[in-house]
Amino acid sequence: MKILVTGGAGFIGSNFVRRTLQDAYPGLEGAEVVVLDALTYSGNLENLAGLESNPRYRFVKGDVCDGPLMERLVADADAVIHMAAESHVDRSILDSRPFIVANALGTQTVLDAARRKGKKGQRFVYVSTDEVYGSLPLENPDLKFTEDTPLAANSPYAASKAAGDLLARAYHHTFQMDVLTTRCSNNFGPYQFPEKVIPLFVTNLLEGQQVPLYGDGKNVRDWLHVDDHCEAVLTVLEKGRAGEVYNVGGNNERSNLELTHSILELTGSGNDKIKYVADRPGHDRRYAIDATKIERQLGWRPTRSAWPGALKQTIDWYRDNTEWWKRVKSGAYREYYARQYGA
Ligand code: NAD
Ligand code: TDX
Repeated sequence: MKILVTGGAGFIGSNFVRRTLQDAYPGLEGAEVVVLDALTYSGNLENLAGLESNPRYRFVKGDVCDGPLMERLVADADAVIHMAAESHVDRSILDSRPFIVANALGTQTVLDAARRKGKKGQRFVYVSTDEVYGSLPLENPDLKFTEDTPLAANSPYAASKAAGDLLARAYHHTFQMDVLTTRCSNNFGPYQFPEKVIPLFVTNLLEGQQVPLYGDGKNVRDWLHVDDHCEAVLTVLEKGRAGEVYNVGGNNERSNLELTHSILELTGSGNDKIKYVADRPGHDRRYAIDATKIERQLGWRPTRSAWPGALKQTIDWYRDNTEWWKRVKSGAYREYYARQYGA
């Protein structure tokens, strides 16, 4: 089994690659993984450090918009896990163009390469997001996103992911490709780029700095441990039905204020460290996932996302891996590729 993982040097991708190569997931014991990643600001080869000597791992630096390269890579892949994306909402508000290029055009390029040159029998998993559904009101806590909730993307990031999501659907419908889509909630865990709220707040506090809380802090997210997410993607790859969409959630809704207070407590910081700042424009109020479908049909459920344990474990990881995030914050992580690959 050879798996091509686009975006494999990012947060979720690198956790996915480690998990696939190092933890014996039933059926994937001898699997080979090829990582294709452009190493944008959030791509960090230090996330994959130590795997270089593994004969079942190969890294290719490249862009998902490069059609000929993608055609070469899909030609002998049994599975394509397409995760490469511009992933940060705030950046998409500042400049949406790179999002449309990587997430819409890039996804079209990878799908088209797989359609033209993909290995016979290849499965294609598109890693989408719950943000394609838009926002839920705080007032009705019983409402959750199901796979049938209409797409109503609110940020340029979400719109670009929805474009990729609909292209994945279209390539299955039009060309009968074996395409599956996952839509998951907010991930947390090791190796997350410290622009996203959990690693940003934790590393700021470990450095004695304040944390910028947007608006009134009442926005709600459904937190999913990255290991649970990776296992869901592997489960969909193994057992999912072609053309289907699967929601993936942590059953773990928290307001940003609750989240912030938990992080303050777990890092031994005081309330004075909260700095209320202007709200994110168009800030989605609440995300909540109904994951009944993947639970009932494929037997997946989150087992590592429960708080406070999983949050504490994640904070401990950042405390124990100060070197990793200090190198990210200083920009030093960018030297790793040249050292390993000499370019
Ligand atoms: P990330 O920003 O940490 O990683 C993205 C990776 O994609 C990086 O390694 C980057 O170098 C690479 N990349 C970007 N543009 C590329 C291009 N044009 N060609 C090749 N590689 C490129 O993001 P993440 O949080 O790991 O997210 C991974 C995927 O999961 C994304 O598709 C994202 O939309 C989706 N997702 C993330 C979350 C979350 O909470 N982090 C939740 C739902 C869905
Ligand atoms: O400094 C901050 N202060 C703050 O209050 C940041 C960075 C965020 N926030 C709030 C905004 C959100 O309500 O925290 C919440 C989480 O923000 P992010 O970590 O930026 O995540 P979000 O915008 O919810 O999007 C994430 O989940 C869905 C990922 O970044 C996406 O890639 C994924 O698709």
